[in-house]
Amino acid sequence: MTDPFKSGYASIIGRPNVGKSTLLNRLLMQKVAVISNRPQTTRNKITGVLHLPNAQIILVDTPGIHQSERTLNEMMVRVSVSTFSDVDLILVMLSADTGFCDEDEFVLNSMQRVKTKKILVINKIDLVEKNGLLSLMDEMNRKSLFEEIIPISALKEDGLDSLKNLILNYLPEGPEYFPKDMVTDCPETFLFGEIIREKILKLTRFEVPHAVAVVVEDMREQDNGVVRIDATIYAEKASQKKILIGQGGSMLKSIGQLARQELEKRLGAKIFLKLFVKVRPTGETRGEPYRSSVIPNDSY
Ligand SMILES: Nc1nc2c(ncn2[C@@H]2O[C@H](COP(=O)(O)OP(=O)(O)OP(=O)(O)O)[C@@H](O)[C@H]2O)c(=O)[nH]1
Ligand SMILES: [Mg+2]
Repeated sequence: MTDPFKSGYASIIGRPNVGKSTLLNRLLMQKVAVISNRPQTTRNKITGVLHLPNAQIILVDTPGIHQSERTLNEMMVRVSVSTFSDVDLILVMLSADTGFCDEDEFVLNSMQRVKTKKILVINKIDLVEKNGLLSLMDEMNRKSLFEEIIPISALKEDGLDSLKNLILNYLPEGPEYFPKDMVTDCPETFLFGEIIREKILKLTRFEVPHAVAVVVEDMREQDNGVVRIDATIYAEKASQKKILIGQGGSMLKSIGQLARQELEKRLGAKIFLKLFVKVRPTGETRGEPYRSSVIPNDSY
């Protein structure tokens, strides 16, 4: 008799920058979430479907949980209702190189009353000595909050097969929720906007990266086979817009070049990427956001 088909949802949660999105991408062997070395890179829940011969693991990458100005209670309600309770398993992630810090404590506190089974994933073990790791595992074991504790390195793809098998142990028998060729439920335009945002995270500094949102407005194949993508980068302030454009358009040109290279690889087609920068209207300033000067982009 063959084993029954298993399927279910596993959320990846943890403070910013521990490597949640890296784990999602590496498990899927495809980039569906953008990565940066800055905290709070991920802003939306991102679903990825891992297709195995006899199972389907639906992974949900989440924005890093951080204290900000919200109270713990508000946070708990917001996060637990949306992510914790309707999944089969929660993967709580820590980063071995920082050990267990206050922000992790906040994450764990916010989960105390969540009944869903939890696996603790200790990431970035490539950065630490074995002894330190063992004492961290011991410390976490004493919290009696987790069914399992597993050390991995998402970046070096170390321990990922063991993690997959562990997850499978906690999934119920179930149907194939998603068709075999579906790796994410995010629309392509969202993903492309994220790739552009990732380049902004990489190239800009200070408050700019976090103030930015990217919207792909239009994407279509032209008669010459080139795919034209129009995207708008929204900043919060005119000063940020200035930085994003750079001297003589140089920053925007670099953002466009990096993004275009990655998008071309992904689509397997030549791309003409047209970027606009606008200041997002605030509650006080009504009216349409204004369109900036069209940026001199590299084009074909
Ligand atoms: N050395 C090492 N670095 C890692 C590992 N996993 C992730 N990183 C790095 O950690 C940084 C943060 O990774 P992300 O995957 O964006 O982290 P995240 O938890 O999704 O962050 P937020 O979306 O901000 O919550 C990036 O620079 C990654 O390259 C790992 O196993 N080892
Ligand atoms: Mg992330």
